[in-house]
Amino acid sequence: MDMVIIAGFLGSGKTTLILNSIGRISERAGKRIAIIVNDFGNIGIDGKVMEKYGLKVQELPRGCICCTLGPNFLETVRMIHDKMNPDLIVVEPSGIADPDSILATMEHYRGPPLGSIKTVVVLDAVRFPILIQAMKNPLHLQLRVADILLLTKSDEVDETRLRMMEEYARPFVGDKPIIPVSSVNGTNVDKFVETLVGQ
Ligand SMILES: Nc1nc2c(ncn2[C@@H]2O[C@H](COP(=O)(O)OP(=O)(O)OP(=O)(O)O)[C@@H](O)[C@H]2O)c(=O)[nH]1
Ligand SMILES: [Mg+2]
Repeated sequence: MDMVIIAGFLGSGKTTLILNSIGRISERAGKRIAIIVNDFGNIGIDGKVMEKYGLKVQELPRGCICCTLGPNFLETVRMIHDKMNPDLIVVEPSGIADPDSILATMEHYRGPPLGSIKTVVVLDAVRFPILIQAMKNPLHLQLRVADILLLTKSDEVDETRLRMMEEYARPFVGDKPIIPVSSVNGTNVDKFVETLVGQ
């Protein structure tokens, strides 16, 4: 069982991206996927959307899965493994959970060993100017652990913004891929899927 963590600040587009890419990830990789979503927020998805793809949803109560619900999160992962035995488990932590602590929490996982754990960090291109002022340190933490960095809502910004973001993020992410994506017009969603599945 592999794990992909989709991390990013509140409202940065995590759930929308999961909805738009999970079917393709499942097709491309021929994988059975389980998803842990911390909070469906106002996007109004329910299990049925996922079940269309033969996927199951395990919703956790509100709150930060990596800290307050640490043991609970591990139990959920274990339960998913035992009951569903998927090839891949996708985790969307709440926007306040930093991916570093989730990775640390996973070190306490005592189930059968996981294959790979990858972290996808989602960075909101619209709110980028505010984020680098108000959330600088947590943002840097996120960037450092990213295996793939997605610049989301690319449909709402211009090329200059995307280039500026890439320049800002590059020293933190090193040679990891940085991909602008839009869940609204579909830009680069396939590229993201290929990058994730091909890695
Ligand atoms: N323009 C545009 N809006 C987007 C895109 N992706 C998501 N949104 C919007 O951004 C808002 C937040 O999207 P979510 O997918 O709920 O974000 P999230 O990161 O899951 O949010 P939390 O789980 O609450 O942290 C919604 O109103 C989406 O419609 C995108 O690619 N382009
Ligand atoms: Mg969400």
